[in-house]
Amino acid sequence: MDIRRNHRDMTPEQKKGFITALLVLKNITPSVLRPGLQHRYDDFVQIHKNFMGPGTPAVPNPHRSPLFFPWHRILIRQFELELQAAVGDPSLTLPYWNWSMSGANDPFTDDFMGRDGDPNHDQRVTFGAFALDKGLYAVRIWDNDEEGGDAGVRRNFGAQGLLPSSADLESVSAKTPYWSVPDGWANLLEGMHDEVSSWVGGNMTSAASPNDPIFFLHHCHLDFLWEQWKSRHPAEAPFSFHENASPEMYGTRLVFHLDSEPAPWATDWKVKQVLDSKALGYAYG
Ligand SMILES: [Cu+2]
Repeated sequence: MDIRRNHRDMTPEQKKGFITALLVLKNITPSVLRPGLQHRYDDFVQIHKNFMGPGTPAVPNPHRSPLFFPWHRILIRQFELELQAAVGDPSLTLPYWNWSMSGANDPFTDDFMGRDGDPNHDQRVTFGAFALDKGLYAVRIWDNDEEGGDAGVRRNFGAQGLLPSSADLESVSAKTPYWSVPDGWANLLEGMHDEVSSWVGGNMTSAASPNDPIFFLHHCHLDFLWEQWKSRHPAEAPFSFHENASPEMYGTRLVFHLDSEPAPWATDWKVKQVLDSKALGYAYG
């Protein structure tokens, strides 16, 4: 069983190992979707963009949807397995970023996720492993291909709103049911997820948001929150399309590729197969 942890509990060696794995996936591991044009990391950016837009996203779109949690669960689990394979370390797991807490919970340090973008360099990140001048984290997928050419990861902390507080998060975590418009748990937490992405700014505000590696730590936290919500509300359906769950909803297939593109991985999942993280081989420590 893979155990995921808060990044603040990682040792310096674990942080270094995680960054190394990201860089291998970004620069060495071959792409499945567009071999020769990008690397395996970029495939995850492309999948996310295909299913968010702009233009006509692939269907079903897992955004503004009950599918948000199951779909991103598989996306980041596949990413985690790729990281492990990239460096041959099965003990490596995705850490999470609890953005409702500050202090040691801040992942934006030079030895880990790097810093804010630099206003003198068009908001490009200039410190840490993803700094433009290191040349190790080139952006290769943009929302619009015409924007191509700017290879830098960008951030603009706090330019759009604030990070949610722990009180904000607690008020959402208490909500039931899973899905109810406008204030079911999943609806509200997806909205809070948008606030965090907006706060980070730069690439994180685009459909190509996985270009910034903080995407995976952010989504790992959301995934953990789903696990916590299920144990806190055991009488609630863990997933539903409506206020009242029905069994056939659990048979919904999760889709990760356009018909015109190769499948990014060999396995197919239905919602019912991804409701329990342990069935997918991981848990939160
Ligand atoms: Cu998304």
